[in-house]
Amino acid sequence: MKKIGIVMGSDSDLPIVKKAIDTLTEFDVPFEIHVYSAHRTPVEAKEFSANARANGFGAIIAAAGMAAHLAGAIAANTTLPVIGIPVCSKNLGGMEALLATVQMPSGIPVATVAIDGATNAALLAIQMLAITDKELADKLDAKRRAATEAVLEKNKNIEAQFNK
Ligand code: RP5
Repeated sequence: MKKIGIVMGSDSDLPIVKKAIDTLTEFDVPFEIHVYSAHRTPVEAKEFSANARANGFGAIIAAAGMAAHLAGAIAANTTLPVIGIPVCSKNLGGMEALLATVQMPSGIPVATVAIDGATNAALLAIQMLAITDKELADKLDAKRRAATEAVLEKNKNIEAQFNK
């Protein structure tokens, strides 16, 4: 199976990125995680992304906050799918990272998830691998079914409480 690359702009992004790690672990999807910054370590970020396909990666998740150029900078150096996670900041609440990550110019796509949306980033990466992996697709179906059942159970409880 291809690996998922996780790159975060700072180790301070780890509490958010942890949700992606947990989801990939739950699905037994192999991953590697690195701290590379578009601004502080641009050479290492470029080297990682330029070699990612040859190194066995199938998609890359890039998480960054503030002036978040990381996902775009990674995408500039690979044709692997890149999923950007805009990370919430103290001052602007992640809106700046969201816009910097989502507003890519034509030609260099970044699939951007919600601010701090690390679970969806991992699920999207898994869905990409599942295009050619039936076992993984079955696991995704099972997870969806479990989520549906959990919501229907909550609905039953609320209905029983209020619909007299
Ligand atoms: C971004 O700047 C990082 O992704 C992080 O979200 C933010 C702050 O980084 P630190 O100053 O906490 O290292 O590059």
